[in-house]
Amino acid sequence: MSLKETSKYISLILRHKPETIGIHLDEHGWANVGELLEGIGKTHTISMEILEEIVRTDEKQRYSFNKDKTLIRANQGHSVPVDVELEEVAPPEVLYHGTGEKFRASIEQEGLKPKSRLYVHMSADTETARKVGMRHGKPVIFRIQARKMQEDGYIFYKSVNGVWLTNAVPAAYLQVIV
Ligand code: HQG
Repeated sequence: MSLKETSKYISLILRHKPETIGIHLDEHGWANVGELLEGIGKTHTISMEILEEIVRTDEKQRYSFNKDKTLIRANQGHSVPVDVELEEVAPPEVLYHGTGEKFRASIEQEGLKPKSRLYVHMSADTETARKVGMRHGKPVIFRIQARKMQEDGYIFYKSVNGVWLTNAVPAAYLQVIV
């Protein structure tokens, strides 16, 4: 089993379905490392060394340990309601959101919604947005007037791995770019 597959499984557990291996996340999204290793070990090849390698080498830096590495959590991307103590940050003039062409009409009508996750995910660059969009078929990129939204009272957060997050984006702040 590749590290990537194991990482995907960890992401499922730490963001969406901890019950899959019978563990619990605390209110800040932390899971007990010992319990995680034991639970994952039932179906995947894992050890503390492998887990440390996954955390260290993950291309999106999706996970963090606490100081003594007894706890681990996903930095963002959750559907379960946890408070990962996101930092409120003033956004740049514009941010980008990549999605699938099939969602375009609905988004143009009702704006961006978090759907199954806690927040709408955005990036500061179009390349990341394009990659995220490609996960949903033919990609479409929306430009978000983030600074203007903030001036109008909307709050933006930046996760420790650099993903921009907000609760929702009304259609008035959106524009498709080509
Ligand atoms: C769409 C990955 C119709 C939205 C990425 C998106 C990201 C609407 C989909 C992170 C809509 C939800 C998140 C509306 C939003 N009508 N469709 N009104 N509003 N949508 O996977 O942003 O690799 O939950 O455009 O890199 O694609 O997992 O969100 O297409 O950062 O770490 O509903 O996941 O990171 O899809 O991806 P998702 P996302 P990881």
